[in-house]
Amino acid sequence: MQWERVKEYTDIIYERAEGIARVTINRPEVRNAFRPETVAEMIEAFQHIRDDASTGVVILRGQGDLAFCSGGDQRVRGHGGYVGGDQIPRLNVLDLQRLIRQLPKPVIAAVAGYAIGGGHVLHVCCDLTIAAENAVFGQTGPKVGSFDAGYGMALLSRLVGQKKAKEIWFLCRQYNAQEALQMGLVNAVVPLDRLEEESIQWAKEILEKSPIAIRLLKAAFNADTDGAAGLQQLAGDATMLFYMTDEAKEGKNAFLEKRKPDFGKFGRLP
Ligand code: 2NE
Repeated sequence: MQWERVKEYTDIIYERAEGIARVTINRPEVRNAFRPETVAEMIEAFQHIRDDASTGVVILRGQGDLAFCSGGDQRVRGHGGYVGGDQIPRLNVLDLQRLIRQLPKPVIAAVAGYAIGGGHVLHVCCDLTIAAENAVFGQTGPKVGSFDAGYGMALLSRLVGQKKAKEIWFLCRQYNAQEALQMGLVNAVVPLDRLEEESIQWAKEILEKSPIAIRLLKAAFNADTDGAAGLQQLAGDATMLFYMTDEAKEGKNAFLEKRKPDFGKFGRLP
């Protein structure tokens, strides 16, 4: 793959090739922990990916083999949130989680090493997870005075069941890749040196499929868990498709031509 850098960032690397976008959290010195600036850059990259018609699938990963992401950078955790250069305490990773969920394209987490704390929640929010054999999963919140009771609780419960999700949160244990596979937390486990190849293979298989079918399936999976926000996303997709029909265009054209719309010519399917 010839990865093309889409834009230069400080804390992340955003590349694309052959319909795949690759976003890498690039702070290996802190096991790819995120600070507000890291998250802001990821939000910008994911917004670009959403609008980029040439991209159909995203791979999210961490730099190096030691960690996918170790969550919020505890060195900049302040009073009420994580504090960046602008001195405003933020939990902007929650915005990123929603963006990943709402992205009309699948996001694959490629996990080598630790996916811990808020980094674990990030992989949970991704549509699929491929784990390297050295991957380690877990939540640390109650150990470090934090928690994610949003997607970090709700999606995890959906994936592994309530008893297991409570164990993960209450005991803050770490789980290896095989344990994660057994509990339905990841889709596949591969040797570390095959992680990239396998993730790209999964992405390519998705790219062969109908983009709108994949988009609507993702929206439907979300609608099942995301309440009115999930319904809004699915309904938005229905509106997008409806706008493409002659029936919808008749409504718009009639308004612009100041005439009564003629919807009678459109059949009613069973
Ligand atoms: C990730 C883990 C298990 C790795 O352990 P190990 O032994 O492989 O590495 P080590 O030595 O702990 O870490 C290497 C360097 O990275 C820093 C460490 O402090 C260390 O720095 P130096 O001593 O070399 O200077 N580092 C690692 N994780 C960091 C972090 N999150 N923030 C800042 N520096 C970090 C082990 O390092 C670990 O357990 N890390 C902490 C995991 C954690 O508790 N994350 C925060 C959870 S809360 C959260 O993410 C959150 C939320 O709950 C709600 C909203 C938003 C965020």
